[in-house]
Amino acid sequence: MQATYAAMRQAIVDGAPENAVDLAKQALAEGITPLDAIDLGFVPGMTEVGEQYAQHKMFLPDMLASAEAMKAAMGVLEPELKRQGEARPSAGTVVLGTAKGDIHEIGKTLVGTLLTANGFSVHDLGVDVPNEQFVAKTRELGADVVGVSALLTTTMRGQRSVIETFEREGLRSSVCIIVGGAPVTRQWVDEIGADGFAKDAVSAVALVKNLLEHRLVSHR
Ligand code: B1M
Repeated sequence: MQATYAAMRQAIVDGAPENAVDLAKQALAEGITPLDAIDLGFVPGMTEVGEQYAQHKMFLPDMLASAEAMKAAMGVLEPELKRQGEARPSAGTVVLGTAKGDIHEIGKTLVGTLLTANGFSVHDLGVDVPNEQFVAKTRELGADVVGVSALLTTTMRGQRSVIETFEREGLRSSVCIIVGGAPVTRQWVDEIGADGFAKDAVSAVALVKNLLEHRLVSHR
């Protein structure tokens, strides 16, 4: 199993989508759960790519190739994850997207997949999402939670501005707004007045469950 994880990590570092797909299929056949394949196999590859990029040992095209390999692997693993949530009644509606100016999508998509797998109806607006689109979709669906992802220290500011837009539109009190992404800290969450943040996709599910449970209790 360790050898499979090591090969997965290397497929991402090499930016090898076909290899990544084969390894994802092999993992499922070996009985590795999709979440373990992601967390213990493929994500460590992305972490290494980020480190090598920061040290100028890898460059933008390499990072892009690695992202393609990661997306190819997710194409095999995500349907498996989502299947778990399909039969359940909706546990709540979540509108999700990456902040304006930011095109990082892998982590945000994984958060959406795990929420879906846990019975939430997720509407993923994609990347580089204008504030107004978060508001419009929330209104249209009567969403319970809005999730704003940001991977860049510059686009993190967009999370604050999404909250400000909801305030201006008079919608802030009717929805929980959560934020996440590698640079996001507890201090930032407190500073911008978000309802919570999660370091990874598994804790994002726990956070959303917790927020909605508390909201139900306080509305009883
Ligand atoms: Co970019 N990039 N990138 N990049 N990239 C980072 C983020 C960086 C840390 C790399 C580095 O320097 N070490 C750095 C940011 C530095 C900073 O601001 N502090 C960086 C940079 C600089 C850039 C560019 C500016 C480079 C350039 O053009 N010169 C550029 C910006 C483009 C833009 O957005 N406008 C850029 C571009 C790209 C690619 C397009 C090549 C590609 C993205 C492709 C894609 O998504 N389709 C890319 C990639 C792949 C990365 C790294 C290597 C990997 C990101 C990733 O997918 N991780 C990244 C380095 C790193 O993070 N180690 C890097 C795997 C993913 C599963 O984890 O996204 O962290 P993550 O998501 C996690 C958690 O954060 C959390 O849960 C997820 C799952 O566990 N989470 C949430 C995420 N969103 C959440 C939302 C929630 C809750 C939890 O609630 C709403």
